[in-house]
Amino acid sequence: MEEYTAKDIQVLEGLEAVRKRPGMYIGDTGKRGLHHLVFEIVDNSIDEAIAGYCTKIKIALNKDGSVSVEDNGRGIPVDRHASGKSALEIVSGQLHAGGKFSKKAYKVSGGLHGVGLSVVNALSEWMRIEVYRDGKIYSIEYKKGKLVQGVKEEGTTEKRGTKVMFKPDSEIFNASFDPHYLRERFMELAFLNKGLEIEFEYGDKKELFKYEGGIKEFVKYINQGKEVLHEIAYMESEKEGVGVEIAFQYTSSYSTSLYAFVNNIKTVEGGTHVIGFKSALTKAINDYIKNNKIPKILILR
Ligand code: 28F
Repeated sequence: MEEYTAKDIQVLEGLEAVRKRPGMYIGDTGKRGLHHLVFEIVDNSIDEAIAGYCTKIKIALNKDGSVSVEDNGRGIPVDRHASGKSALEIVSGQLHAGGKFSKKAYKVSGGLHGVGLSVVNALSEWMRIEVYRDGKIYSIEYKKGKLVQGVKEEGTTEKRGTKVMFKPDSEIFNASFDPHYLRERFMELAFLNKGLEIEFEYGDKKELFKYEGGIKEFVKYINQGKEVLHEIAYMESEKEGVGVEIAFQYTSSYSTSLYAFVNNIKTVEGGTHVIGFKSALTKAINDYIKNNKIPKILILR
């Protein structure tokens, strides 16, 4: 008899469930939920970048209210699975919760890779996905989460990657895109993933975010216009498979701006990572004072 353990659990459901209760999957159907759709798709590209295969992500807000997101990663696999369906069809057309698709392929990620795609599909008037892989172009199309065109080969290309185009369903969302809100997050993602190129096109604007210095440039951006007291301190390390990156710089300001992230997600309530940093910094400064015979209290001017 075959062993069946928790690791095999995989909930596959049709996408009707998502359309019935969107809030359960994206939180709400207002402004936040609408923008969440874009972030879900971009997250998949980010995962592909973290895996080391994608260097560029292009996002466009189109005139018809649709969104395009394209990356130059490996492209979602299109070969047929034992079930007769391709990974592309499964990842875009079925709801996943845990199991096979969730964690294996990716080290670090904000969301679960590919999981968001089907949710966005379900909540879109239409979705079209193009995959550029092995010199070929493949596509698949949906309307309100229903398949209207299965995986189809559409010619050749030099490109490699995945392009997802979708139009949020106006029957579900009562908000419209705010480019500035999207822009902020794309800029943040570019700071957090050094070297990654994020292009954002909206209206007649095209912006490019790419920071070779990563969070060091984030600190520079945050402190612009302030009186800085020293060069930006930057350090990076890894222990037991967990990477850490820190950048900081004192200014003459009385207030502290502290931003902490875990796997690209802002941790607004702090956490052990923030506490650990603060105590280590305090200890380092106290040790320095002690070792250099500097009085603990300095009265300046
Ligand atoms: C515009 C949005 O969604 N990019 C993505 C990949 C690449 C792979 C992948 C995605 C593997 C097993 C599911 C390719 N080759 N951009 C994107 N790029 N998903 S999504 O794999 C999906 C999983 O089934 C990929 C080898 N491994 C992974």
